[in-house]
Amino acid sequence: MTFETDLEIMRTRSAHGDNRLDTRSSCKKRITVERFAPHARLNNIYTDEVEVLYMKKLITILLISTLLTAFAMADAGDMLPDAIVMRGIAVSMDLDGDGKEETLRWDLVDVDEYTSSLTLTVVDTEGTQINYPTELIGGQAVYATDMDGDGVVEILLTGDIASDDYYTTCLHFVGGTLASVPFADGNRGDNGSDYMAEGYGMVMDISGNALSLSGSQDILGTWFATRIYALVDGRFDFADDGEWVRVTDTNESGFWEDNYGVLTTTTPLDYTAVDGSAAQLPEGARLMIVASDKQSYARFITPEGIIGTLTIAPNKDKGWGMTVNGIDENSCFEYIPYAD
Ligand SMILES: [Ca+2]
Ligand SMILES: [Ca+2]
Repeated sequence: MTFETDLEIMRTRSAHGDNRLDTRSSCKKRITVERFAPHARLNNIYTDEVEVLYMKKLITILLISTLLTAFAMADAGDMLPDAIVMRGIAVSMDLDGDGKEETLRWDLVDVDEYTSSLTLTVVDTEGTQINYPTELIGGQAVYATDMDGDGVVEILLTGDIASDDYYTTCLHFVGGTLASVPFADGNRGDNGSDYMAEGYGMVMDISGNALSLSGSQDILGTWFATRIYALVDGRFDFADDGEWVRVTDTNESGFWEDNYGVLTTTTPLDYTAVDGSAAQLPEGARLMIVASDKQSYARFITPEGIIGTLTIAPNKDKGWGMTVNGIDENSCFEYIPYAD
């Protein structure tokens, strides 16, 4: 049963179509388990074989999981391995630039029977302990590095506060207290104009004073989209061209066969080709949205390698969702995978 539960988690993690895991092969494995299970009850010899099969598949999944983590680390940029702070291991570093080292550490603290959240602890040079509890209950990680080279360390706390609602807080240890650095509003929904106490999304990369965050966005379905921020004058502002970019690999094996995020057109759909010319997708075409500004366009790719741009707009009449070429999105596609 543990085996099936692991697969269920894999499938859930793929629910936003970010497709870091192959949902098709997960489905296959579940079906195999269900097919073999009745034999296991009938015959002990079968039971042994099935156990070996389970173990083999479990080991395969663990290997795949390890490889995915390794690839994620490799993709995460050169800064992350140096900047990462491991859970439960105290790190000595001069956080405020006064020449004396403080101690930094984070742990998971139980919120209730099922949940634990990230709490950061700093011990100053006098031995005073400062705790910073958070609501980050999943996918937690901490990074500490002086991104902008001003002598004050940026302490980044990242994780999920609910289900796929990732946030990143940046803290400075100054004057004996921990203060948060504001972020430009990159939240799900309308493009914000104000600053937030935390950045929207999980840390994907740290490079100099630039920080990439990826969080759920609702653009013809809910998917993980990345933006780049830069730390300038004590706050994080957008430092890219305004485009929300999907974290995905459309060349991955099995990508198009059973991907939650693939859209299928229910009507011929006008689009703009890469060369700027007008073109049309036929009814029944499959596509994946890969980038958007959330306001006026959504770029897509098809299994045939067609790249194009749809004209979209927030659906003001309905109050949520999008229009495509002025038409409600539900009239354009079979099923649009929005998350709650
Ligand atoms: Ca210090
Ligand atoms: Ca700094």
